Amino acid sequence: MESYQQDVLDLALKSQALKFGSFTLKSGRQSPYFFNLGLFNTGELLSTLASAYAQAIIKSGIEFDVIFGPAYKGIPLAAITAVKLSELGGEKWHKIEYAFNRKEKKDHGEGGSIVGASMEGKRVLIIDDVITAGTAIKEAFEIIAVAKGTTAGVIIALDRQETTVDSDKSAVQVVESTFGVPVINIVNLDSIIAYISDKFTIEEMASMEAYRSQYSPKA
Ligand code: OMP
Repeated sequence: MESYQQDVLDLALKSQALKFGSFTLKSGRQSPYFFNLGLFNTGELLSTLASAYAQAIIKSGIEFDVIFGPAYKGIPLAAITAVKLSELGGEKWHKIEYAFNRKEKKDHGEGGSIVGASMEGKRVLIIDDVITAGTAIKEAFEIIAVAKGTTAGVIIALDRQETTVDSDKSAVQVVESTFGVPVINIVNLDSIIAYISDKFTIEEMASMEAYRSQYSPKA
């Protein structure tokens, strides 16, 4: 495991962004854990998170011009990661642009629903928090297509390694094959379990394993 992955997991536990218990997910699934990236809510936590996103992006080799954060949670992620790419990366990262969408379309002032860089004719990297069943992320592809950009890939903090709601394939696999782009992450469920298994109680470990076997891809 890379040190940036360990840093994020350590701080996720410390800030309680990563919690164990019983949580109802967007997909309706009942999960024994939840990762709330909104709890990375201090400058220090955001700086570590941004470094991890930036290092995972640089390591991936994905080529892109604009980093796009879908509203609302993606907005600060796009901004902090653009800053960190410029600080940590070499010269080619200095001019990476960033953009986000408004949820409400504005009909006065500069108008439009995209704020920041234009995505027209550019390669775009989507940045988001978590993929579970892969429903939320699809909207970002549509926004980029409407803005006449080309999606080059997706980076998320956590891949929960679960199936979509209507297949036995993983959500990440389905997004990759549907849109023909790579989906990369800082951490996934396997790395969470491997890194912190010694901190789980026997009951917690059993419910993590039961959940994993229920929703992990069969294909
Ligand atoms: P899917 O649309 O099922 O992929 O769910 C992804 C979204 O669920 C994320 O963008 C989050 O808003 C939310 N989520 C988390 O933030 N953390 C989790 O651990 C699980 C979920 C979730 O509801 O599945």
